[in-house]
Parts: sequence; structure tokens; C-alpha cells
Amino acid sequence: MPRIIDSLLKRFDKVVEANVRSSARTYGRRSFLATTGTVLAGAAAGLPVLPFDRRANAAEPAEDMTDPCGYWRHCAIDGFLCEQSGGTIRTCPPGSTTSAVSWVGTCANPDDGKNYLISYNDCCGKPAAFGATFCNNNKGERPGYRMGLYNDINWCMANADKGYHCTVSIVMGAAE
Ligand code: ABN
Repeated sequence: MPRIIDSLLKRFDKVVEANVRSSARTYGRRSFLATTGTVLAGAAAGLPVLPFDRRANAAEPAEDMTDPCGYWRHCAIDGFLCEQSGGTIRTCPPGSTTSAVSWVGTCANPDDGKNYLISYNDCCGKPAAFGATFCNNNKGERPGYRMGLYNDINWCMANADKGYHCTVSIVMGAAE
């Protein structure tokens, strides 16, 4: 091969190699990982973390509790436990709807000693959950003429389907 062509090919090789290396540095896997890592670390360090209190929702009742009615959030419940009827402590079982109105109690969380407002909503539109435990706790309950402080009624009264099924205990927030 003539020397001039050989020299041109070598130069061409060098240029191509330099381009490939530069491209690998910019678009390669390591570069991608390094950039992504930097962005994620920056986001974690820079984003403000909104304050919220996990304590009230921390301890879900164990299913094998010896006294399910003794769980702190149920301190003023009057009804069948939804968590034993296909729902959870704060969600109605499938096929039932949360009552539009409710009675609100105040219960102390033993984990932090603070009081929390608990909304006791009835779940409506299914037959009464006779297979579930019925709890009748009355902390803070007042006579029936104080509607919002009375738990011994069917809170499905404002729903289209007024059939009572069970009751959920929803933490609304810390009590003042
Ligand atoms: N809040 C539960 C309930 C429903 C019907 C009657 C009494 C209590």
C-alpha cells in the first residue's frame, strides 16, 4: 500500500477512535448512571419534605388481638368492627359505602399520649355484619339530644341506602 494512503488511513483511524471515545464518555452507561445518581442525590437533598405525623396511623390493630374493642382508636365506637368484615379499621368493606355523617370522638393514643379526633363512620348498604365483633365503647359520649356526641344511632341516615353494616374508626387529626 502506498505510504500516503497508509498514513491517511491511520489518521482516519485516530479521528474515528477519538470520536467514539468522546461519544462513549457523553452517552455511555457509566455517564448515564453518574448523571442519574447526581440528579437523584440533588433532588433528595434539595426537595422540602412536608411535615406529617405518622404516629396516629402507625400501629394498625393486630388481627389476633384478644380484645379488638380495646384498641385505642375504638375508644368511642358503637358498632360492628369493619376490619373483621372485609374492610379495614378505616375503610368500609367492598359493596358498602361510608356514611355521609358521623359521630366524632376523642381518643388517647398510648404510643404518644396525645388525643386524636376519631370519626366513627358507619358503612351502609349491606346487612349488619353479625359475624364481626360488636363494640360498645362510649368515651365522651353524651345523651341523644346532642346528635354529634351520640354514637348509638344509625349514621347511614343521610345515605341513599340506609342499611347499617359496620363501623370504621378514622383518625382525623390531633385534638387541640
Ligand atoms: N352507629 C352504629 C349503630 C347503628 C345502628 C344502631 C346503633 C348503632
